[in-house]
Amino acid sequence: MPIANGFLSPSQFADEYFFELQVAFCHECGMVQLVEQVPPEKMFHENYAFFSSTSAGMAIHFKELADLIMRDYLKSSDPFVVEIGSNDGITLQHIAGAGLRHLGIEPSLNVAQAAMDKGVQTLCNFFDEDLSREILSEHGQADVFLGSNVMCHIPDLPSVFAGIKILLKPNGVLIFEDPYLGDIVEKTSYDQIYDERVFYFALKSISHLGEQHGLEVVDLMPQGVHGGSMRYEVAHKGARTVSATVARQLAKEETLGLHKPDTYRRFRHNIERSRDDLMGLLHDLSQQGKRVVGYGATSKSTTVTNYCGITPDLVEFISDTTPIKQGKFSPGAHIPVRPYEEFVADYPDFALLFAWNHAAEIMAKEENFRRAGGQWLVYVPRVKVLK
Ligand code: JHZ
Repeated sequence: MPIANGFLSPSQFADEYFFELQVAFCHECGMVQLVEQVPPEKMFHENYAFFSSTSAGMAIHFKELADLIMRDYLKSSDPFVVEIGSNDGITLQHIAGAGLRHLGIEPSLNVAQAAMDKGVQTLCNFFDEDLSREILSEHGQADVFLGSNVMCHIPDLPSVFAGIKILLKPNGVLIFEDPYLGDIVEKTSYDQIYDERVFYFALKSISHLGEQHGLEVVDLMPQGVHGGSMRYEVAHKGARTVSATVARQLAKEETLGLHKPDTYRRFRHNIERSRDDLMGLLHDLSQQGKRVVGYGATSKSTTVTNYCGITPDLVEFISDTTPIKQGKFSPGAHIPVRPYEEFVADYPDFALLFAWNHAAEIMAKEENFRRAGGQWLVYVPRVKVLK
């Protein structure tokens, strides 16, 4: 597999970086993770292609998170909020806007700059235990430590958790969310798996990780975003009441078989079937002379196009609203990425919905495509044409 967000120009094709995407799971703690890991600097840098605020739905989701934090978690006299992977400030801009002390930590300079332009105080760096000590001496302990769609991206998680242990006030909370392993397996959303995401969390693996650092999960809340996520609330062990939801979810994970090898054998079988169905459909449409365009040059689409073997003769281009991706080619498969305006100017017969996690937002704004006779191709949870 190539770098999922490594959109490139033809002059870079010859030197494109590839690695072996292989996933394993631990029988002891239930952690699911990549075997070969891509060095973070190859993925997160001054030309990072993913800006969180490109989805209006996500902007609402993170405003609600910021409101929740300000309402329920910032009771001290001069509260302090730290966020890792703060991207373009989608959440912290609201905390900053309320005049509260905050610090974003974001290793990709271009997205960090977008946050700073919005008035979000941001440190361009990777978070670890050492950085945590620096933040502590400069700002003191944090009431809330946030991480949305970032924790699962960090290879040295023990260092991050050790840093959080140091930085959190005695009654402080770590609130983080990531795609949930249970949803990935249930929906056969294998495209959630790519280089940036080193880990695929379930409550069991997170609880185990927390325990090793004197932290515990005190609550968790499923989130509909990004194809099914889980928001975990973690505190110093014994500092907060543990919600009954925790025991319930652990039992649910057992029932789902999330920690059994057979579940992953079935997952693999479902993935292969999904690939065969999708390729069968794309080949049929191509033979009928139909135009198919991809919608959303997502990180996830890099897994789908490369795993299935989707080539530019099957998908003409991928439409995306992110300027830094436009005019480039998709990683590995080298499908052109074009501005959204080109999709609208000449609707294809079919749009392959790579940004399926934003389906509600996208369907609502693409009524004209449908009215013009356009049809959606989806592949999660099953390959089908939406009439
Ligand atoms: P989207 C990224 O994954 C990377 P991706 C990362 N690893 C992660 O975990 C998640 O985000 C959170 C475009 N678009 O959100 C914008 C349109 O063109 O599914 C984006 O390029 N029109 C950090 O990349 C892409 O689609 C639209 O109407 O899989 C969506 O990317 C909308 C809504 C989006 O994340």
